[in-house]
Amino acid sequence: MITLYHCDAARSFRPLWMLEELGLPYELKMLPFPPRVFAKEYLGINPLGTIPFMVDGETRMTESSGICHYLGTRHGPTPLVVGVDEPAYGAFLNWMYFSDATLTFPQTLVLRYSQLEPEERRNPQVSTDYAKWFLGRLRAVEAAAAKSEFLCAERFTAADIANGYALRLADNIGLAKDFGPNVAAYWARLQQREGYQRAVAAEQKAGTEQNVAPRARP
Ligand SMILES: N[C@@H](CCC(=O)N[C@@H](CS)C(=O)NCC(=O)O)C(=O)O
Repeated sequence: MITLYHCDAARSFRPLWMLEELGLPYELKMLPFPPRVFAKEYLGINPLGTIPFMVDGETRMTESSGICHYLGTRHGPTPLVVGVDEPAYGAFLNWMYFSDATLTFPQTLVLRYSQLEPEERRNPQVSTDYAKWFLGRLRAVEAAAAKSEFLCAERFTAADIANGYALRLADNIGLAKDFGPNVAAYWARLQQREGYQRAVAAEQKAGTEQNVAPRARP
C-alpha cells in the first residue's frame, strides 16, 4: 500500500491527484501546516519536514512532480506518462521540472511573505515582485494552452497534473485573477476532470476523518 503524507492544498496534492487518475489504492495521512511546527514527530519520518512524503515499499520520495513521474512508471504503463520513444518525451520532462522549479518556486515566496509570516515580517515588495515573476513564467503555459487542450503529447498527462497544481495554488493565493484567457480556460478544464474532483474530495474526507482543519483560503 502506498502511503502519502499530505497537508491541505499543498504540493502533495500533485501525487494525490496522480494516484486518483491512476486508480491506485493508497493511504492518505493528513498533517497540519507546517508540519515542522505543528507535527514535530513528522521530522522523524521526513527530516526535511516538508510534504509530500511518499512511501511505497522500500521507496521514499519528497519531490511532488518526481513522485507523479515515479507512480506513472513504477505502477504503469499509463498514458499519463509520455514514453521515451514518443516525440513529446522532451517536452513532457521539461513541463514536469518546470512545474515546481519555475512555477511553484515564486509562488511560495508570495505565500510566505503575504500570508504565512507573522505580520511584522510580511513584505509586500517581495510578494508583489514574485507574483509578477510567477505571472511572467506563466506565459509559457498561456502559449501552450492557446495551441492545445493539454500541455504536451495532445493528451492529458502527469505534466498537466504537475502544472495544474501550480494553478490551484495560484487560485488559492489570489493570483488567478491575473491569468491570461488560455490559462483560465485550461484551469477550468482541469477542474472538470473526475480525477481532480476525486482528489479534492479525498483531501476533504481525510481532513475531516483525521481532524486536520483545512487551511484558510484568501
Ligand atoms: N520541491 C518540493 C518542495 C516541497 C515543499 O517545500 N513543500 C512545502 C509545502 S507546499 C512544505 O512542506 N513547506 C513546509 C516547510 O517548509 O516547513 C516538492 O515539489 O515537493
